[in-house]
Amino acid sequence: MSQRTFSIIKPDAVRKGHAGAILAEIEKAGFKIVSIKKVSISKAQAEGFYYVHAARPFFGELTEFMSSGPIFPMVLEKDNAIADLRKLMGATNPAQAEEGTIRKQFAASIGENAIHGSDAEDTAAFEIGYFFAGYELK
Ligand code: DAT
Ligand code: MG
Repeated sequence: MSQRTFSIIKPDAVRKGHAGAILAEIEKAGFKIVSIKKVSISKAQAEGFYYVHAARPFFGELTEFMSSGPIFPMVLEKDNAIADLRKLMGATNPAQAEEGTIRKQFAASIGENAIHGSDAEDTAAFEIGYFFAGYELK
């Protein structure tokens, strides 16, 4: 059944000029881009987005990085979108990501790993609502 997920092209990939190539991979894999925009977020906004990781030792580094430059938040749709995007992204640590995945191709390190993707239906709903209003999702 058709499902929506949430993704972000992260600051490292935007800085390196990989946003277009990553979008091409996403479309090639059969995702429809429901909505996309380019924004820069504050550290406080990054902290709100990643609140589940607040107790982790890398939280400061992560939220500093996510607020370090423009990002492309987007909503994607296809059958099995949440699991399929995670597969297309590859492992969190690009050193462990499979050949052909976005992180294998475009990410430099576990901290700066090119792309975000929701990990479950409830987190996808929260994350879509964090960045997009209903009128942007038609
Ligand atoms: P994912 O982005 O694959 O869902 P996650 O939810 O476990 O991974 O972590 C969120 C982000 O936090 C991840 O994309 C990069 C950063 N991160 C995770 N583990 C890290 C670590 N050990 N050191 C530095 N940054 C880390
Ligand atoms: Mg995650």
